[in-house]
This record gives sequence, structure tokens and C-alpha cells, in this order.
Amino acid sequence: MAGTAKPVAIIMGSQSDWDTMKHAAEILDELGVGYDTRIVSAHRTPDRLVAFAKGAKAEGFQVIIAGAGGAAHLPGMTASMTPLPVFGVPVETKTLQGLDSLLSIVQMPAGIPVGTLAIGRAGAANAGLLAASVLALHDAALAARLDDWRSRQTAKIGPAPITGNA
Ligand code: RP5
Repeated sequence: MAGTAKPVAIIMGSQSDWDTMKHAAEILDELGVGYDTRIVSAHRTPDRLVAFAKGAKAEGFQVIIAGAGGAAHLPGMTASMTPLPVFGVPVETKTLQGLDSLLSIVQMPAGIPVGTLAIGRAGAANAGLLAASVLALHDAALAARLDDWRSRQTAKIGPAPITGNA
């Protein structure tokens, strides 16, 4: 049934992606949005990918956040098998600093969209915020929490730089 306690699926290609993807989870925790986390590799567990992507909507998910690095097929392959919105997070890699992941995820040919975020931690955090924004379209309480989150962020920004502060 759609709209249950876990509207967001956070999937990733490897355990090694969790250090990045946990930032999406942290944002969703702050906003009180339910999510499930899974390792789903497009090339190491292809059958798991097909089962997850084809069943994600029936499971009750409304938004999918997919993080992957290198030749990062996971977000695009997932998007090809579900009508749900898919947000892709390019995980930073050692060899090419995540540029490989970014180009793999962002350059989807027309017809199957993946909303692609920035490389690494910022992208994961923003994927969490974006997923919450989508859900907030039909959830006034969540919309209020999101407004409050932004107000608190704004309040933390001082008017001028202070020497010695990073
Ligand atoms: C991709 O390969 C994963 O998304 C990960 O970013 C990358 C490296 O995976 P590991 O070799 O660390 O498992 O499938």
C-alpha cells in the first residue's frame, strides 16, 4: 500500500557507498520521513535489482534515492523498471573523484529520467531534502517541518565572516 511509514527507499551499489548515503538518511531522520536502506548492485546482484525496482511501488515506496559510484548504472536501471521518481547520487571515487559516477548517472538518454544530484555528501543530503519536498506536496505536516528545517539553517548563517572560524 502506498503512503505507509517508509515512503523512501535509499538504495546503493555497495556497502562502501553507505558513508555517503547515510547523509540522505540523516536528513530524512531530521525531517521525520520513513525510509528503508538496501544494497542493490546493478552488476553484482542484477536479479535483486530487477526484483526491487519492479516491486518498489507495490512495496509502498514513493521516492527512490539511488547512490552508486564508477560505472554507475544503478539509478538509470532502477528508473527503467519503476514509475517512481528516482534521484541519483554520484558517489565519490578514488580514481576520478566521482566525475565518472556523475557522468554515468546524469547522462540519461531522453525517455527515462534520473534526477541527478551533486557528487558525494552534498548530493546525498540534497537527495534527502528533495525526496522530502516531493512527499511534502501531499503532506502538510511534513511541509511545515521542511520549512522549519530551512529556517533553522538560515538562522545559523552569520552576517559577516569571523577570522579564525572555518
Ligand atoms: C559500485 O562500485 C558501487 O556503487 C560502489 O560505489 C563502487 C565500488 O564498490 P566496492 O568495490 O567498494 O564494493 O557498484
